Amino acid sequence: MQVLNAPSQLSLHYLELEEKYGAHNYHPLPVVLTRGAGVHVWDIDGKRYFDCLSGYSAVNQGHCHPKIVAALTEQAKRLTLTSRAFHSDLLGEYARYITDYFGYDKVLPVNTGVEAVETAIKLCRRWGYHVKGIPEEKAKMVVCAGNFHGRTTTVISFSTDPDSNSRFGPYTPGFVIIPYNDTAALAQALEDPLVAGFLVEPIQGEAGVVVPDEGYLRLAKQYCKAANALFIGDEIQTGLGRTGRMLACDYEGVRPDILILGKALGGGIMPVSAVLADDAIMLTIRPGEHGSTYGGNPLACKVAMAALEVLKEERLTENAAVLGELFRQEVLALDTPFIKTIRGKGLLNAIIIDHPRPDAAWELCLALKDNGLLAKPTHGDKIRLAPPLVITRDQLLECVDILKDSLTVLSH
Ligand code: IF1
Repeated sequence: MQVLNAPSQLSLHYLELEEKYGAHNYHPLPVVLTRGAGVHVWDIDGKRYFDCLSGYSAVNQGHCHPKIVAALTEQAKRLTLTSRAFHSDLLGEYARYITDYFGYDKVLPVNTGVEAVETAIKLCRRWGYHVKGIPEEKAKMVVCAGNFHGRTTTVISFSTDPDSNSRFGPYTPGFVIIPYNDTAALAQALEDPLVAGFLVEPIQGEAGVVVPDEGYLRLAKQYCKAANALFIGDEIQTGLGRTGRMLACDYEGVRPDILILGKALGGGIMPVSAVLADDAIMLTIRPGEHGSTYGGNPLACKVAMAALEVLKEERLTENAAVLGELFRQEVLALDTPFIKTIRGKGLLNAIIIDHPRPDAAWELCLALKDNGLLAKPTHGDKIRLAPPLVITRDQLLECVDILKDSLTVLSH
């Protein structure tokens, strides 16, 4: 019989501080972390865990990657911020690096993921007016039910998750919501000549790692092209090796017209995000029409280049592909009635719990924590399992063993 460890006295101190002085906009697992290295994090009592959340895929390169930390600390001593009122000796170099890396004409650098999504929305609308010839103020964008693209007022305007958007209105108009993984609905929505673009996650993360049918993205891109609408790929979570390809869209040979990156672009060290597009789209925004104080700062440029280099040097994408296959195989082979299924691609996976107790997934996460693995439930019955991409085969198998042992908590 497994006894769930209560938080230590020391942890309670930190839990209480957050509870008392921090806004109550999260419900974290009761673990207080103080150190990280590679696939591991340590709590304040010295206990070590596998991090199977990876900062929601921001920590693909592993915690405190020495090369990225070195880039950060060296640049931090030299120059960190110029604002875009002046040039720096790194922005141009970074812009060339990242546009070569992904094959686009231009990059627009911002900080958090949702800012990059906002940027893509503005670019798409602007392109709609300037290039497609949509009458001013009339542009629409097609999005999918179950989407997660961030938390600004405009972006929650087209969320279908009541937790994210209820009682935060009034909302930004101009979005048409269709079911995910439904090309017929997309084709129909695209018949409207006022549609400027289609914004989509190649795999829906927040929805619980929902992988669309093979061919969905390819057909979606084809339909967008035929309708003269932009295909906008939000690869903030799925990009940068996570799913076993550099971009999840690469599985179907799809090149988004606008590509949105974030999370692991900052190597889990600082927020760095980016919007990539070709000139015909990017140059519709002119000086003074969009920007951000920290966007494209020299520190972020240096960190992002190091983060991208690490992905290639350490072949993290290839590792995600191989170990992802192994992981799904091993989990499917577990002899348990409590896992309904596992789904995902590469090292972006979720198990779906099958259990009469509604909080079974939360209970399992507490047991996983006690046994040295951190993961978080989503939508009640799903647990996302997404370790840093630097994980080794042996470490991955150890994670599966921890999962196997922890599942016994659901037998009682
Ligand atoms: C939170 C989920 C993940 C994203 C995609 C844009 C953003 C995100 C596809 C915005 C952010 C986060 C944010 C985090 C939880 C998280 C999440 F559970 F909500 F769904 F990763 F799976 N596009 N995802 O996944 O990026 O502005 O946060 O940098 O607590 O909100 P951001």
